[in-house]
Amino acid sequence: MSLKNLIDAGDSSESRWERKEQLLKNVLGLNNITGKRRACEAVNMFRGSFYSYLDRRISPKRPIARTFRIAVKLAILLVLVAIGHSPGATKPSFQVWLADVRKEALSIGVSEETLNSAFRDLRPIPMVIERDRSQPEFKLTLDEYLNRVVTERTIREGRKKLHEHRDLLTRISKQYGVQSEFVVALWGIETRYGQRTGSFPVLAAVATLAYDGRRSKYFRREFLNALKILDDGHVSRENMNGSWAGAMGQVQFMPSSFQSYAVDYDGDGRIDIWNNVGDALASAANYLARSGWEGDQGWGREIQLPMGFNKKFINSRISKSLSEWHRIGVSGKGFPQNPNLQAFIVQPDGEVGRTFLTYPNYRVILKWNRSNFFAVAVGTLADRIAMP
Ligand SMILES: [Ca+2]
Repeated sequence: MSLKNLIDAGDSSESRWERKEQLLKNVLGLNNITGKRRACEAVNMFRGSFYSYLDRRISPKRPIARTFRIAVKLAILLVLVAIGHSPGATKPSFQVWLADVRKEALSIGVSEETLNSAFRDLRPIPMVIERDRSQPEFKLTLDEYLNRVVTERTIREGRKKLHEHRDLLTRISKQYGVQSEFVVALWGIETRYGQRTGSFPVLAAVATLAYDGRRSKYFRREFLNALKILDDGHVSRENMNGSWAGAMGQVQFMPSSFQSYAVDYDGDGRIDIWNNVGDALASAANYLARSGWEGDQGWGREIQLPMGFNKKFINSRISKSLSEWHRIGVSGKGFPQNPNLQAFIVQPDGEVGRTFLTYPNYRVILKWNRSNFFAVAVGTLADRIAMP
C-alpha cells in the first residue's frame, strides 16, 4: 500500500488515525528504536498536514500554497523515514529472542532443566501490552486516591491483621527495626493484606515486556531474575503469579527485589512470598531496613505553612530540622516532637493541595514506590492502624 493510499483511505476520527499510524509503522517495517522514534516524529508532523488536508477537502477554497506545504511535509516525512529505516534491524521472532535469553540465563547459572520447563509453551500475553500502553484518562487528586486506598474498611482490616499476627509482627519488628504498623500498611496498600496478589503468570508477563521493546532492558533483567528464582526452587512456574508488570506475591516484589531483599523467615528452605505470611512480611521489613529505615521515627505529618512562605522549600531537596521549620512558622498538630529530626516539605498535589513535613523514612517508602501519593497513603494507613 502506498503512502498516498494510506492518507486517502481514512477519515478524521482519532481511533482510525491511531490505527493508521500503526499501519504506517508496520508497512514501513520500522522496528529498531531510532527508526520508530523518527517514524513517530514524522507521523506527528504529518498528522497536522493530514488534518489540514481534510479541512481543505471540505472547504470550497483550496489554496495552492497549502497543497504545496503539504507536499513539502510529505517529502520530509519520506526522508525521515528513509533515514530511520534500516533493513537489517527487523525484530527477531519471540522464539529466536528466547534462544538468546537462554544463552544469557545459562551463563548466570540457570540450569538447562529449568529453562526447558520454563520456556515450554511460553508466549507473549497481548493483555500485558494493552495494560502497559493504557494511560489513565484523568489524574486523581491525593484525597481521591486516599479515599480509595485508606478507607475505614482497610483501616479496620489492618488493625485486625495487626492483632491476628501480633507475635510474628513483634518478632519481625524487633529483628529488622521496622514498626509493625508500617509492615502491615504496605501489605494492605499493595495487596489488601494478601487478598489481591494478581493472577498473571509472572514469567510470561515479564517475558512479554522484555520482548516488547519499550522497556526491554529493565524487563530482560527481571525475566532473568524470575528464571533464577524458579531455578532456586522457591516457587513453581504455575504458582509464580503476580501483577501484569511482574510484581509478585503478598508484598508485590519484582523479581529483582525478591533476589535482593526477600527472606526465608520460617527457615523451611524456600522463600514463599505468595503463601507464607512470615516470609512475605519479613521480606517487606528487610526491604525497608536495608533501604535505611529508622525504627524510632515515623514518616511525616500534615502541616500548615505560614503566610508568605518561601516556595523554594516546597518539593525541593532542602531539608531542615523540625525546630527550624517550627521557627520559620510551619505549624501542625503536636509539632515538633523530635526537634532535631530532618524533614522535607512535600505537596503531592502541587500548590493547590495539602502540605506534609516528611522525615527520612518517607524517602525509604519512595524507594519502594516513587510516588508521593503511595508514600502518603502508606504513612496515613500506618498511623491509623496504630492509633485505635
Ligand atoms: Ca520459607
